[in-house]
Amino acid sequence: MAKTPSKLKAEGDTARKAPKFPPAAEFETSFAEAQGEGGETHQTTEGGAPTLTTAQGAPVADDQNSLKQGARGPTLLEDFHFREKIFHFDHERIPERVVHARGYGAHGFFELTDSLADITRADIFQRVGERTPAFVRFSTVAGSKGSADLARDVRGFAVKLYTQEGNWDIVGNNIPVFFIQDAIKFPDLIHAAKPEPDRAFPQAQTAHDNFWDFIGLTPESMHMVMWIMSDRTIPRSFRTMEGFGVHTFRLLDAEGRSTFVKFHWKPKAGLQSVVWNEAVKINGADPDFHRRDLWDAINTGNFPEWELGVQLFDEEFADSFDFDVLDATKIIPEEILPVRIVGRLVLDRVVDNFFAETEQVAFCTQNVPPGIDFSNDPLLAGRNFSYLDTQLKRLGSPNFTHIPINAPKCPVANFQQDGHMAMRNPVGRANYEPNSWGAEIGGPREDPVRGFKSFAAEPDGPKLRIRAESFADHYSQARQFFLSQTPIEQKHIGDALVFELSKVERVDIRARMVSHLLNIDAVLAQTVADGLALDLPEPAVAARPAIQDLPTSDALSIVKNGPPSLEGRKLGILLTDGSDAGLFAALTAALDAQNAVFEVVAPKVGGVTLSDGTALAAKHKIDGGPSVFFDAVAVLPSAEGAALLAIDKPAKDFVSDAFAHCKFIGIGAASAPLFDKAGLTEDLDEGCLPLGSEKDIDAFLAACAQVRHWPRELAVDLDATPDA
Ligand code: HDE
Repeated sequence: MAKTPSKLKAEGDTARKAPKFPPAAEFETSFAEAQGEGGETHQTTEGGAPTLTTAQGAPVADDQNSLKQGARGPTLLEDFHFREKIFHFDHERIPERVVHARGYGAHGFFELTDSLADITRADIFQRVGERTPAFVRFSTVAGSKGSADLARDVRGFAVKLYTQEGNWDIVGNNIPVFFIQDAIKFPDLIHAAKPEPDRAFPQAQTAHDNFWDFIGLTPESMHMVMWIMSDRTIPRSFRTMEGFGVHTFRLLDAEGRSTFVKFHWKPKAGLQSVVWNEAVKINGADPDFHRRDLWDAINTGNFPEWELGVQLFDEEFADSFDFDVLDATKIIPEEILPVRIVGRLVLDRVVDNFFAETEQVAFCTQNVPPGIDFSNDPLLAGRNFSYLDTQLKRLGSPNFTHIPINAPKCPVANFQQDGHMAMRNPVGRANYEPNSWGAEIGGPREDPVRGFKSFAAEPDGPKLRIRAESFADHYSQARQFFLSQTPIEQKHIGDALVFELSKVERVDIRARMVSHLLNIDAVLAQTVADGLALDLPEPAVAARPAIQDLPTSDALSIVKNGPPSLEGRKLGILLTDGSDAGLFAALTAALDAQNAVFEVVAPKVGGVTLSDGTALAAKHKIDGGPSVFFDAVAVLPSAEGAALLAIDKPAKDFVSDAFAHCKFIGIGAASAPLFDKAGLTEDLDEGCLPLGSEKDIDAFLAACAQVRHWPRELAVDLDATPDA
């Protein structure tokens, strides 16, 4: 019996990766119709694999050699299979996104847990328990498609919800504010952030003159600067990031009444980031760290999950709030306006094909179903033009909505037709309306009741190129953000600023940034000036002086919102031949019980023979599995193994990096020589716990649940400020 593509699919993961012919169903029908039963002889080879064909469907006899006149050539132009193959290859790339080029996507669903039916007519918010298919793409902003995952950068958090009344795209970021207030500055911002145009470097980094020059001349970016210099821009995983819609949107009920709304995605796994030195090393050891993490998590059933939260408010609140709700450089602190949880987003399926889905997915901020509407945020207005325009450039046709990943999963009916690659065209005679062809063949008609209606906003004032006075405060929330951080997080902000500005060649650009910091926090400004060996400049002239005493907000700290448990987090276990089999079994059982993950690192990837003679395969050879891959490590060699590791540089790096990155370390009974040779013995602290026998496991895992042992960094880091 021939194997059709769908049968291949049914055979599990290996088969899933076999070539498919999407859309499979259409292929099967048309093939079966065209070929009947006899088609099988063409469809499969003797070995049962599908027959290789040209794009026109002609079976190919030889895919190894081009057609030649004689064994030694010349090659003949007549070889249509060869020409078609090369022609297609030449056109494999589509333009990468101008921003957010590097990204990774997955499928899942949104489930409503709390109805918003009294506030919005949006279909997705009506019925508790109902699931809406979703596709999410995470990304970095500045780097090109092949750049490393742990660049210090904002992360895109774009969600496509295939609702029953049309696709709704919440094209957000992992930071709730933005650099600029008006979309007209976006090309300048991005030009400044990208590699400098003459030299084409640095790649995926803001640590260069052009970026900080533009930022220093753009005071409205100061709140965002605090966020990007915090550890928010080096997340541990996509799973441990928040997402934000950023702008104020509107929810509309059936009568057209409006409620303002801000959207939040809150990760079930809690917030977690890495440290900068770790990020740098991860980029070398595994540039795909974030995508691999998402792929592995989903494929092992550890489905990433976020809650959808909304901040709802009316005109009265907007008028009374300290800042303009249309200004995308401002947040509304959760302590002032609580986030109401209304649903959950679960990612439970990886893509079948990266290009077809993740690369071709086309998010548009303008994609909103009835019941959701825009505010007058001038950044949002610019985006509503940009995204549609960008899709035409990237995907090459207005028919990009016909591509499966972009196609709505609800009925689509209109008179749009033709164009490049049209897959769906009106049938019959009527391709216009109004028409006289009647309900049956006359085609779709508008629906004044169900159809999308905009909020009937009143225009406000004369036509001007102007920035509202209410957008003029650039420092207050920057200060509030900084003061809401724990000391270690404040220290990281200072370190990041010193690092970035140290890569800036022009001293005046460095000094200008410090002049802004003086309007945010005097200690931060002094720390950064000291770090740059710079005399303190005059404070920048502020359009509005910073409000000094805005209440701090715990919601702004990563450390205060860390993981609730060990679930989904990863322990690296360093083993050698002769490692204690009982201890390993008990430790891994305890990890399993907490839904934590572990990977074995050993001198050779073939693995080790444990003390009871069991052969255990390793996930990583030691220099391919550095400790930066893990949330915490357990070092459990045998005595002979420890003596060998003690003379191995990667093994010493494994423990000294884990120590430097403030990780919890479980120390096996025989591992002393390794710590000794790594120069750590005298420094070992409460974050380094004995793991000599099974009775130590509970205490070790309880410590690991605290994420990092931060006091260690303050103690050993040369940059640490004396009073931090
Ligand atoms: Fe984007 N942005 N953006 N952006 N953005 C794009 O659209 C743009 C902004 C965001 O995974 C582009 O399809 C303008 C804010 C994400 O495919 C482009 C402005 C926020 C993604 C574009 C902004 C974002 C993009 C490039 C200033 C957070 C990736 C490729 C007004 C709320 C989506 C594309 C994906 C991508 C324009 C500002 C998020 C060029 C003009 C603010 C997550 O159209």
